[in-house]
Amino acid sequence: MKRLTIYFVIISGLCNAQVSTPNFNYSQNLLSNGDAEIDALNRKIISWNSLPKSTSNDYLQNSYGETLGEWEANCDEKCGLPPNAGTNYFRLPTDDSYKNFSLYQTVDLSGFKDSLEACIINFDLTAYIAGINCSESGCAHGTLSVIFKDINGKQTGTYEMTKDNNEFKDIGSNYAMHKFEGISISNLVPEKTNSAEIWLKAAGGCCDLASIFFDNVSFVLSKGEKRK
Ligand SMILES: [Ca+2]
Repeated sequence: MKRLTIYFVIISGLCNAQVSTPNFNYSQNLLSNGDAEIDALNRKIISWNSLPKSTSNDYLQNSYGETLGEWEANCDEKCGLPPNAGTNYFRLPTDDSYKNFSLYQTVDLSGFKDSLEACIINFDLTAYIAGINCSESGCAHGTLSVIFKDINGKQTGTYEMTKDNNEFKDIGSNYAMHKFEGISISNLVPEKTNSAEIWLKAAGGCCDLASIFFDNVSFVLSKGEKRK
């Protein structure tokens, strides 16, 4: 009975304003190809842009086990892979050629403009990230971020989380590779927001092994309280 009461309170507190939100879904991943599974063989990085612009030979989207020293094929979390890793992952090179390298994707949020005016909207940006444990300066670190923008392209808010070199974990003596770890950012979507840019960033680049890896990137919105 107690659980039912709490449930009722939560439901009744949500914003139920009548708003027009065509083609807009709450509680679903709004990113396309967040799991790196689309068309990895052709290395087109579907739905993601790179900065700087990459060539098709950069192996930005790679299959587990394909590159020597980067996990094993047909493995799972005991080899350091994220849960439900699928076949492929994102691979951001930071080396002598690239001191900074990013993949980014824009999510059009104009469809929930009326909702955002009426209600508080929460976001959850999550990803799995891996890199090489390194205590030297210049080793690569990774950042997950979101930049919200209004209809004129002006920033309405930015949130990010960085994983430093020395925070990455090795799997253990039986495996040479690193362990994917989940990271997440949760907060409120700023008012006047019209779009969101999701960025996967790598920075550093002391050597050829200084790559940053991502998989299972997700950006989900949920409706909160009615604005006062
Ligand atoms: Ca995947």
